[in-house]
Amino acid sequence: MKRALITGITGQDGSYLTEFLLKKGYEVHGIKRRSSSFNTGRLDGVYSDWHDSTSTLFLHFADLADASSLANLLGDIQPDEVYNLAAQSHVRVSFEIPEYTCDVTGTGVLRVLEALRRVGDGARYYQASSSEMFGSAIPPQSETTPFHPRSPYACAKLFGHAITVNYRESYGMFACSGILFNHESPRRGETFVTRKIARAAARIKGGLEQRLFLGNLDARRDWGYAPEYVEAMWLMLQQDQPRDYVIGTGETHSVKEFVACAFEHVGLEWQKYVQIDPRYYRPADVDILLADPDKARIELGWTHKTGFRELVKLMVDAETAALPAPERSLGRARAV
Ligand code: NAP
Ligand code: F7E
Repeated sequence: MKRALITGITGQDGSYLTEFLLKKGYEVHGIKRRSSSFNTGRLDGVYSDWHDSTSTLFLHFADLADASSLANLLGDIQPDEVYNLAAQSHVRVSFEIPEYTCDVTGTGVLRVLEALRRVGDGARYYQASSSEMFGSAIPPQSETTPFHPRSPYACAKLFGHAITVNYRESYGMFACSGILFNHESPRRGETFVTRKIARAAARIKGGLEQRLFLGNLDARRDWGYAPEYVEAMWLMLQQDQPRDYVIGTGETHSVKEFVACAFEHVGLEWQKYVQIDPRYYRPADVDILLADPDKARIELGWTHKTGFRELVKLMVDAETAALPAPERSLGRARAV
């Protein structure tokens, strides 16, 4: 039985990767950080009480800001594969807490790599790099496109990416960096724009809210469906050679298009409900991201399956299904 360690297991990608690896027969260990309330909701479908002797999923307290906790766990667990997904992952928030973001999202990568180098016994390593590192680089963006980060988050990710390449070249570690473009799902954090829009469309339709406040509607992103992206992470670690890959759909759409599609799906005219609140603007934004995922298609055999409109609809449908019963039937009855 192969053993994997996932940092960020309680996040969107961590939960899908856990399900994917458990289905493949892995023993999965995950790092969760201490929180004053439960933070394992996304794992509810697969987590069973640790008294259950048949369980192959184990959660441990650790933190990317605490090097000793990482080294202790790696030494104890001796995983075959490590997926480093933990991060302060919100770009807008990274302008508010830049130092913390750089510590966790940037230096945190170094802490995991150092622990791995010292006690990891040859485990393969996946680093969650981001298309945000491209920033204002001219699209389409591939593995050879020069980086131009536009936020503290992107700068921190760029450090994480560079140190991963450096540890591979310096110490011969099997370390891969996946440069993933935006990927979304009903498990996306509520403050990212796709989930915020999908949730508002369903709730306005159900009569629970009246307005949706957004920032930059002109930004364009290459949005894919998260469960498909975790397979690409795994594929990278199954190759003969460690390499870096861009993962995306090869299509770009604006925030405005996402809004229009979501509201159209529930039969509403978005212009009647959406208002601009400049507080959601960023000091510097990324205007357009568009992946050139050819290398992943050719070498990993990976391509996306879920298209833009399908993604929007499945997210809105999930929000409609999550409404309280009376509002849900109202939403369904009015949907076109
Ligand atoms: P997410 O939902 O925000 O999950 C982030 C995870 O990191 C959560 O489990 C969070 O724990 C954990 N975390 C945060 N600070 C930590 C710390 N100090 N120590 C330990 N764990 C910590 O992010 P995601 O969308 O799943 O993305 C996964 C990774 O891919 C992130 O590194 C993200 O930056 C990167 N990425 C995401 C995308 C995307 O479009 N989703 C694209 C490119 C790259 P809590 O649950 O307790 O908050
Ligand atoms: O913003 C605009 C905003 O926060 C997308 C993270 O997973 O993907 C994500 O970062 C766009 C931006 O994602 C609102 O200005 C307008 O241009 O959903 P987002 P992001 O910044 O692209 C990358 C690849 C990551 O690596 C990150 O971890 O939408 N926008 N109005 C808004 N954004 C938000 N959040 N809220 C608004 O009201």
